[in-house]
Amino acid sequence: MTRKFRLGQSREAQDLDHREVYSRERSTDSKRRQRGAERLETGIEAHDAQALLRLPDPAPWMHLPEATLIQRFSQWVDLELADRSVLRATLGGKLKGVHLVCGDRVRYSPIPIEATDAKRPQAQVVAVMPRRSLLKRGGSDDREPWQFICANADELWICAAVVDPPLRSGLLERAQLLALDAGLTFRVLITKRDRASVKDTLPELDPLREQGVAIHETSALKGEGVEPLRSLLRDRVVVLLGHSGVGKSTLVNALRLGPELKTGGLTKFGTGKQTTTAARWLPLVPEEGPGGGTLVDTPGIRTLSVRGFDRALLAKVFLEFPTQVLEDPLAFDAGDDDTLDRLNLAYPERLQSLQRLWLEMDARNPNQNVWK
Ligand SMILES: Nc1nc2c(ncn2[C@@H]2O[C@H](COP(=O)(O)OP(=O)(O)OP(=O)(O)O)[C@@H](O)[C@H]2O)c(=O)[nH]1
Ligand SMILES: [Mg+2]
Repeated sequence: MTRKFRLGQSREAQDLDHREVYSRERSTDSKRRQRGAERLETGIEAHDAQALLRLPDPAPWMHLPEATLIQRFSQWVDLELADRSVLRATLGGKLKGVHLVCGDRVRYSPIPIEATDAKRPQAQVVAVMPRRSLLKRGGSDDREPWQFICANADELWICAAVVDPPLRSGLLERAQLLALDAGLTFRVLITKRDRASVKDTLPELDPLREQGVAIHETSALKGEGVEPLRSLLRDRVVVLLGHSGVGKSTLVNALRLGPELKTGGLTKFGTGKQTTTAARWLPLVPEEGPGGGTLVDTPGIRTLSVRGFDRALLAKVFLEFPTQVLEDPLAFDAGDDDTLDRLNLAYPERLQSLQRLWLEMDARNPNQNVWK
């Protein structure tokens, strides 16, 4: 018999009549808490960020077929096989503690499935091949030193909308730094170009223009600036990254035939709605353009943490700064006009940006909030 609750009646009070329900709930709760506590005691807590990047030797599994991991779910993964078909697979115990990510090349073996269990994944991932590249960002605290974005990519295209959602300052520099760290080609993609006047030259991009960073302006809705991207995609794996609602999935749809990806509108605040929830590896078939290529659509990000990255990378992002500033940016006062005059910087606001990244790279305190 199902029992109806009266308005204002607390669940707990009702559960007192059914102690077994109450105790069952409590035990799942306590299990969840216990699991959380155990997680804190893993090697990750020991501040060993390098351990997360090491992969087990795939040598014993080289006789098994290879596939690409195209999407990760919490319990299973989708693999794209050599014949381009998609197979759902679970993760084998051999990979315990290994963090697989979209784009990984893996070896899988079929698992015997009873007839009644036809809905369960038919294969198991048992090994992961060495990665050609790994795009990652810093994690939020020491329990999670890195957040992996994509493996085996060639290029990172950071997407920024001319309006809605607004670009958070520093995002472009952060993305450039992550691309440098992973060894990826970096490009800036300006989306929703139809929403701003053609006279608007987007002066905020000048520092990047001067550095020779490629900047492409597109309007996926009007189809402008989309065709030239096809030739850049040829035989390349390109990760699209940007705030939620900048139009990453819309751009992917404009470049691809095949089933359309879900796209979302904007909230009344002009921000995205987190429509895409997991990174997705999307190979283009050759009919869709010369040489195919692969796009990786990702969920919208708020920021890109650079915690734990090498400070030497800053010299490659902030090219215009003299060595003495790059060695110790905090020795200079970004609010002091005399200092700025002496340094003779074309874009003084970049000094603050440099200082912020410098500080963030160092800090590895547990539970530290990185959203400065
Ligand atoms: N005017 C205009 N609107 C666009 C353009 N591209 C995308 N949009 C709109 O922007 C909104 C968000 O697009 P999405 O493609 O879902 O954005 P996203 O970056 O994939 O967002 P997340 O999946 O949440 O990260 C949709 O309402 C699109 O119609 C464009 O070129 N011009
Ligand atoms: Mg999307």
